[in-house]
Amino acid sequence: MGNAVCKGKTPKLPKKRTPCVMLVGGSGCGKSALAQQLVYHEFPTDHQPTIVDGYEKHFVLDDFAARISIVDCGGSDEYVKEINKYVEQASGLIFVVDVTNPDSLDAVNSKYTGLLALRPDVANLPKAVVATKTDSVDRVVSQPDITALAAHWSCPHVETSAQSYDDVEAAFRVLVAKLVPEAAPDGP
Ligand SMILES: Nc1nc2c(ncn2[C@@H]2O[C@H](COP(=O)(O)OP(=O)(O)O)[C@@H](O)[C@H]2O)c(=O)[nH]1
Ligand SMILES: [Mg+2]
Repeated sequence: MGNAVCKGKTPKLPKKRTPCVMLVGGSGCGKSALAQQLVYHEFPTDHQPTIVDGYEKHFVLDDFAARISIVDCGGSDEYVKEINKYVEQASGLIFVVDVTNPDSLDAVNSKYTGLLALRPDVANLPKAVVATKTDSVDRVVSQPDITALAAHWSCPHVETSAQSYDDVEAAFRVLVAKLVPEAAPDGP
């Protein structure tokens, strides 16, 4: 058995000036693993279905430090009501694609359509596409497929593995860099 403990907390609605990054993607695509590696440097080997979990992470950029809240949304549609409460608070979106599962491309597309229906201005929020599980020999979603999706949404894409920790922080940094101007400085 692996580490099946869910490390996230039920998120408080973020304070107005704390930018909130929402992790969006199908069930099992690796959202919680990315959040847990980023914040705790722990990799969950088991899939514990998430409803909605909250994390906070302090980022230091070139000349700015900021605290960012991260909302990890369960991929299953049965939790959609719980998750929708947090959509209003999102300042940026990370779409997570599992490169071992071709359905995960459809999943992010349909989740985005759902978000747009709830809150049309999510179209204007900073976004990133994060391809994860790149350590796996079972990769079936190619890099050009991911690049095409990111080009469609005019946003950057990052290739990661939560398991090996490759570029996990970079996956968040590409988005945080765009959110920092609205962040309150995280000083004493
Ligand atoms: N090989 C590999 N497996 C991963 C990676 N990230 C997550 N997983 C596995 O994929 C399963 C689902 O991950 P999880 O983060 O719970 O998915 P979520 O439903 O999107 O939150 C778990 O068994 C993880 O161990 C990764 O980078 N590489
Ligand atoms: Mg999860």
